[in-house]
Amino acid sequence: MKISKVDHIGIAVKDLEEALKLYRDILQLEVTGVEEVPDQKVKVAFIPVGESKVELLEPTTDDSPVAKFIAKRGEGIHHITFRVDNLVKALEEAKAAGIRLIDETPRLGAGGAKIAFLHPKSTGGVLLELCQRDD
Ligand code: CMX
Repeated sequence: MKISKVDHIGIAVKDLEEALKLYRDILQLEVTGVEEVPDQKVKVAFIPVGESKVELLEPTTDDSPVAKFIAKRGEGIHHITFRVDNLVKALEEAKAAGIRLIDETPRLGAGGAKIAFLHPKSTGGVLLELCQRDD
């Protein structure tokens, strides 16, 4: 597969507005978009930093994967996302290499990106996301 960059780092937070006091007000980073992603049961804020972004993730339901993560491990780094040029092909390659896929086919993520997650139990304990988008 062809990975071009770290697209973003996902950080699980209990309260987006509270977290923005650090990232927006103290670190003085620009927030380019806040949106709800119903498919993933999260509200997200994207914060560009150079070529990559930080994605703050607030759970919107008690059964959200991010709510479960915070309950078990507390707030903190939740996933790392690599940008790929061809997500369907990248998933085929990962599967062929024995990686456990959470998403067998691409789903719709924030900003209209095509996304898919790889299971942390087969990627050294780190939740990896692959994404394909045009910008
Ligand atoms: N990073 C590393 N390990 C993680 C993890 C994470 N983010 N989330 C869960 N795990 C680990 C747990 O600690 C647990 O390990 P142990 O068994 O050793 O304790 C194991 O994975 C199973 O975790 P669980 O709490 O029982 O949760 P589930 O199996 O129900 O779900 C996962 C785990 C990764 C399959 C699920 O969170 C998932 O499908 N994630 C992908 C989707 C997602 O996270 N969406 C939110 C972000 C969306 C966005 O960026 O827009």
